[in-house]
Amino acid sequence: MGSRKVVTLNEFIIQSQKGFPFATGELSGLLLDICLAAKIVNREVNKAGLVDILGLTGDANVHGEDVKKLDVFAHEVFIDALSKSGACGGIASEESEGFISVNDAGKYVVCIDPLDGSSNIDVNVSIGTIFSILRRKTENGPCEMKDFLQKGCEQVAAGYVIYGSSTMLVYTTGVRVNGFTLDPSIGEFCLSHRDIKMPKQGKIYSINECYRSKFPSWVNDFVDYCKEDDPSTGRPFSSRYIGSMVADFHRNLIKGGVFMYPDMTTHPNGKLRVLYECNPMSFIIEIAGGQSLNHEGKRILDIQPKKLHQRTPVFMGSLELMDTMKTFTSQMVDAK
Ligand code: P6P
Repeated sequence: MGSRKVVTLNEFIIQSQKGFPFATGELSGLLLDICLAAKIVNREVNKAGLVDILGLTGDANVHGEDVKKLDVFAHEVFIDALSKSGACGGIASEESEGFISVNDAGKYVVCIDPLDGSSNIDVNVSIGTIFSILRRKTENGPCEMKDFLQKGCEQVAAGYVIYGSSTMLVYTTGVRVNGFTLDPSIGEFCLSHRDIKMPKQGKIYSINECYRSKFPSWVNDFVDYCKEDDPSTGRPFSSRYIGSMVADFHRNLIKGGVFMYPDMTTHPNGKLRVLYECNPMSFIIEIAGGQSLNHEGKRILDIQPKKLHQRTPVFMGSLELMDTMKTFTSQMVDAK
């Protein structure tokens, strides 16, 4: 019988744990719980478009259950899975003003955007879940704010699920970045992208140019540079902006490029959140060989968060393209 080539996420997580002799299995268990919740969310996300077609009221489905907004549904699914995990002491969710303590004995806390880009569901655009795992600072008892307000460089794991043309889970525990594609026929995430490395150069720039009048001038200068016709440097680069961070990030991670959500005159801290959007994505991009900085050229992972839903401007991408971008502002010249 031929050797099976499929490696499931469950097998991969258990196998990876063997590489850490002091591992207790709690982090592995937490990752498996997130995996299960992602499969449940995936099932509902894929049905979303059918609410109108199947004649479901949109208020209550055929089982008489309330049909919730999908991002609230996703929030509840992940809260439920993480609450049962045992390894998770508390959760900071984009959908909840305060953090949620779930298990006094849990060793980790999870920061999560249960369904990022959910406004795109109605037009069938890829959306995603983004998660960040930190070791608690406090020992036992209910979680405290300091368990969550940690620098991104303290993360023990981070990942995202992209619900797109296929559903993928991409994560890192700080050594490599690996991607798993859901095979619906067996209901398993299967290893499809081993040891993802971000191309050093990129020819894609992602930014919402409708805010041009609000961006710092150097950002507009760099965007204009990307648009210039110079075949010797592969320009003009392609402009790609889906408006769903997970989708824009994943494409750039695989193909190379730069994603920018800058500071603006109306929003000096930009839009994206530190704990459950920028930190996990920055952890992933750095392990994959890219770079992620704020508007002052500071590593996103070195930001000391002061609030749960704190925002930051973010510039993340391929190393060489980031080096080019940095030459457009004196603030980033010394960024490493
Ligand atoms: P804008 C989605 O609402 C989101 O939080 C991210 O997924 C996405 O990158 C960004 O906001 C898009 O924001 O202002 O360009 O519509």
